[in-house]
Amino acid sequence: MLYPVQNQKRLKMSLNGIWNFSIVDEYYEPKFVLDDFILMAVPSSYNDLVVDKKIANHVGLVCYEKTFQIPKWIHEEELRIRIGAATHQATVYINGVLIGSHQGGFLPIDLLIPKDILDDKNRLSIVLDNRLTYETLPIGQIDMKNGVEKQIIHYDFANLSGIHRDVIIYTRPVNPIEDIFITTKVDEDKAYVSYQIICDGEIKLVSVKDKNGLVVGFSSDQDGMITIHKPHLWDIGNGYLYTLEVSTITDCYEEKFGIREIEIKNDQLLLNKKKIYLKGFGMHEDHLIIGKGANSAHHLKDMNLLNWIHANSLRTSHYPYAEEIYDLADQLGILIINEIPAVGLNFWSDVKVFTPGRVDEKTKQVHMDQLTELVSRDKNHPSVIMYSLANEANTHEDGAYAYFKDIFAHMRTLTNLPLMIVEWVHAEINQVASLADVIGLNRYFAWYSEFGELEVIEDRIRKDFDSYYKKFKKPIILTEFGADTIAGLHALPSVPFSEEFQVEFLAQYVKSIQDLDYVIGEHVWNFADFMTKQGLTRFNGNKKGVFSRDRQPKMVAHFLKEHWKNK
Ligand code: GCB
Repeated sequence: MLYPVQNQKRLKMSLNGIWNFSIVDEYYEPKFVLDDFILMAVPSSYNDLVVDKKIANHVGLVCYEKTFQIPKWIHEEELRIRIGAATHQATVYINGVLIGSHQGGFLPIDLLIPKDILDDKNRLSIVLDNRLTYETLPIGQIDMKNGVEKQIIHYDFANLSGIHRDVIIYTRPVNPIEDIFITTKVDEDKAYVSYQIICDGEIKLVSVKDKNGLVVGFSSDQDGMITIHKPHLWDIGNGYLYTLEVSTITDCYEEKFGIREIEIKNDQLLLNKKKIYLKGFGMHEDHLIIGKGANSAHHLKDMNLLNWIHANSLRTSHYPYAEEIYDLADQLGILIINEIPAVGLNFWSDVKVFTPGRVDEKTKQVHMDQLTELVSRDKNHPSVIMYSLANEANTHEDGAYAYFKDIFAHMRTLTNLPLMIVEWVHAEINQVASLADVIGLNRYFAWYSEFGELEVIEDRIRKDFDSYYKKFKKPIILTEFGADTIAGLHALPSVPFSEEFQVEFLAQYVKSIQDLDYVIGEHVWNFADFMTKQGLTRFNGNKKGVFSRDRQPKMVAHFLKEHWKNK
């Protein structure tokens, strides 16, 4: 799938802005104009924009509506609509006619607009259903409470809902370039750029241009290999990008790529044959007011903060992020572990998860389909160095191995990049981690267990990590460690929730892993405070952020900046 662009052969129009919005019922079909609506911003979550709790906490269907016109002169072209992401199921109608639907709130919806349903003025209706079940990712359950549907979720971020990414109408010419696949290989002072162009039209020219626009190789084959002499490698902090320019008789497209090699060798992570260590965060797409809405200024600010603190990487916990994040990471040389929304696959109780009727064959199919869509979307980003196939699933259950065996096998048909699973269970009972190339461990000693006892951390971490390494012989990333901290709360001596405690807590963790050779990275939980469902352990959200929700540093940010400076 190619991202919509505007160029000499293609036009794109943004439908971002203010839309009409209403809660609707189960049987709603947008036959007529919404007559009872409020105004809503797109892209944005609707939850924090409104003042009405009924809307903010709504579980079920809503309708977004907007009118648009298409200039007559582009009626010859194929017309498509693309919604970057909308939670979680989106059904799209134009002038009351259904044109398609999509399940999965963190990946794009791209649909053909049949021209014969268009009028001079058109009404676009997007009906969203934010309910999560065993046949969605993340999974969830719906419960009835006093005649009202309640969403049960087993993971720790708010089910912020809405049209979260750009809505674009775009054109494609006859015989469009459907897709471009690029892989690179480095051999001494040469790089081999293999490409495949999916297109029915005749290829005129495929050229590779360097950062300054100079042609460094070309071909006229549809599938081929272009050799680049003395290539500039894509690297951390140095996101050198080439462009593959394709022109056919009817179409043209420019796809950026980087030349870099990722390898797991002798329990180490290699970038361009050099050992690297991941420093960074598990993050969330989560901001004041706009919630999970994509916003360029927020994206860039987050990247600038990563750079300031000397981080080199992030995990898209717990779902694929907006494409712009990957584009920025490509340009800035930031490494991404790309995670699918397989989160909540445990209930924090003895209830079995991997069993028919719960997480079963149907869930597995959804999981695989989303992986296919994810790789299709992100395959050419040099910043993506690894995929994470689940976060904290109940991998000790008997059904888990059969489930994940198929998930990993499927993913290996889609990508050669290393695959990771992020674990909470202990090594002795883990039945799944052998399938992964890299194991992520989320650990909260001195927080969720032995609360406040900083002195236990080192011993617990070492025993736990060593047992993982002994059993699985795989490199490990400390994918989560953190303590809730109220910005501005100070205490000497420190107490949990104070900024001083967060510094001491993280310092203990990084010390505990510093001489474990098989540990290839540390990602603090979390980059910033974020919204969760309300609960006794959540004071208006999760406060484990190193930055506050409005991106101001807590004391610990300065500690990490210093710690990561020369690491
Ligand atoms: C975890 C989860 C993450 C939570 C975090 C916490 O293990 O992976 O989603 O937010 O713990 O703070 O409890």
